Amino acid sequence: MGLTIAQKIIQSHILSGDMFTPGSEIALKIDQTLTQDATGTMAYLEFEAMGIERVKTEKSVAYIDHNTLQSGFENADDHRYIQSVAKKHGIFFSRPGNGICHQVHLERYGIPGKTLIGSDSHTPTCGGIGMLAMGAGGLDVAVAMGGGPYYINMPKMYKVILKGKLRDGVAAKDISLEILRILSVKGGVGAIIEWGGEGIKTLSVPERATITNMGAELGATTSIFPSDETTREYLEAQGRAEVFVPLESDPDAVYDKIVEIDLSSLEPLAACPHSPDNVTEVKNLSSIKVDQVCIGSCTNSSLRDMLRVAAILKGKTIAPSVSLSISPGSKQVLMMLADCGALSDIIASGARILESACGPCIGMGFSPNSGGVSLRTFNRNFEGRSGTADGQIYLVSPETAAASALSGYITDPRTIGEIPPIEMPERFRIDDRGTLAPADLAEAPAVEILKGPNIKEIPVGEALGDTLMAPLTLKVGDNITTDHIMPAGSKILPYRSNVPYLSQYCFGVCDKTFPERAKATGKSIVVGGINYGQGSSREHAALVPLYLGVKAVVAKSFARIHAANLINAGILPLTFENSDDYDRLDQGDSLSIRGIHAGFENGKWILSDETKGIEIPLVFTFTQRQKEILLAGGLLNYTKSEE
Ligand code: MIC
Ligand code: SF4
Repeated sequence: MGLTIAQKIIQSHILSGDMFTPGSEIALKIDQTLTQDATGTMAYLEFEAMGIERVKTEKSVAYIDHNTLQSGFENADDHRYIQSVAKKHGIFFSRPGNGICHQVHLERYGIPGKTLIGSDSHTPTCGGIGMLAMGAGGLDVAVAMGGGPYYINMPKMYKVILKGKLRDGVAAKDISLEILRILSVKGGVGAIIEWGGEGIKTLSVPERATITNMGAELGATTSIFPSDETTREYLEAQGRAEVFVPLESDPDAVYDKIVEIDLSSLEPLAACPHSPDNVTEVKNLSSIKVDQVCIGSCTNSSLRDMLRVAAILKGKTIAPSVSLSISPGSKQVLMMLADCGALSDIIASGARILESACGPCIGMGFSPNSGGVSLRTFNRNFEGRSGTADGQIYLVSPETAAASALSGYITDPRTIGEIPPIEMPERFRIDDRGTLAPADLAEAPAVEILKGPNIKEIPVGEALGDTLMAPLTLKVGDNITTDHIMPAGSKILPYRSNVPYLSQYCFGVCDKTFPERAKATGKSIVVGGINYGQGSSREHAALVPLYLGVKAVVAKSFARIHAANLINAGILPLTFENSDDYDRLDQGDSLSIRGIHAGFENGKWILSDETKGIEIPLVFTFTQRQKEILLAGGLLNYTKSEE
């Protein structure tokens, strides 16, 4: 039987497990890691707790791109901490201003055929050059930096076959939105999505990276393109031709699902509030007035995207009602825009230039006006994520965003006339001074770790008892995101290394009274619906509930990274055997689960609702390793006990 691209990379990196049994646990050797600053402080505190002197990966990079607003000492302190840890332990440090982790990693460090995990859910961006790149919790990244394997359940293989060619005004972002419309935000769970077909030849690397980036919104383990002539040309233009290797699937590779998209029939699309899969044609939205437009984020901030935007804005002025922000994805993109004059065209149109960082995408400034309509080229439009609780966020392509900024209404870019052609350079401007190399082995011991007062202890779980009795302190619905569980934004993000402070905001989007209630009861069980924990990889969505005494989460189903984070934190994730039983439970019920240890034998438990006198069967398939982690009270305890 032939192999898919992902199976080939897995085959060359598998350390244990059976890659031909989807769903079973496999261990992978990890070649590269990345962290960003919002998850990085925690990941490096965990790395330090493991007591390893030097990273064992081929390349590990610590990026500063999320918490770049410094309205107090907190973020600056955390950055200094990450810089010092990186220097001491053999990690490259990408300074603030150097760019968004995924954009910079694609440009400068990603390698086809290698494995990468990152403490950020959009790590699959590097799948655009044929890398097996996955988002993970900070603790999993810390373990990988220490040379340990990364465990996943062997994914199913899906293939999307592209035919034809995009028409002018239709963009890679529209392909991402189309596949979200077809598969939904849970359609990729448990799968790796390979992109192929004749149509991919028409897509450049940055366009491919837009698509692999937004595979995160499908819940997919990762997404991947072949490494072909287009990849080689891109790497050569980045001065990295030597890392190119060709990679494609075998003609007789077998897929669990195949989807076909005809590029030539695609239209500009938009994801409407408040979910990336709430997709419709842009032309259906033309009566909606726009207050704000934000162009950038790891999805759409490449030089190509920015040049397209500059070409649309050139010589024109944005509508008086619109506030337009532009965040070029990296120092390289920003410098090249400046060099060719496109930056002037953008500024002249009335746009506000933000630094090369995540910015508005994570609510770091640029929150829309109350009830405001904001068009964003980003990847997530979850409720409240923009920082304005009633903001109406639409996700669109850079072309749609720029056209709408000019007209003041949601505008199909094909209606504003032909977009002037752009010219991509043969060689990118290469200047790696934004990344600092770590100290060498001789210097490293003398490097001092700098910790500010914002850095508090990491909560550590306790060994799992055999009986759990706790009230149901919170019942939530389907598709709860980690942004619901642990919101971000400029007011809260500076406290990512301060779990006690963060805990006041836990589940704030769903129920502001939860933290107090959970603290008062000491122990609690949370109940959720389908795809619980989708979205961001932030392990804070497990660590903060742990701090507040959450012992178990019972849901209809879980998103991959969040389930792993719960287990790593020592919180028991269990699913309903019959989804309808969800309706029988109410907030405030007294619950108990007995015989937890014996339940691990057959993967079955009984949840007793003492208030109602009913019994509900629960199930979950834990691997031997996951059982041991839970029994030890989380991955940190487990790793220590292994030493
Ligand atoms: C996001 O897009 O939600 C983030 C912020 O990049 C997160 C990571 C985090 O919460 O720090 C992600 O995607 O994993
Ligand atoms: Fe940053 Fe937004 Fe990308 Fe997350 S999705 S890494 S916040 S740009």
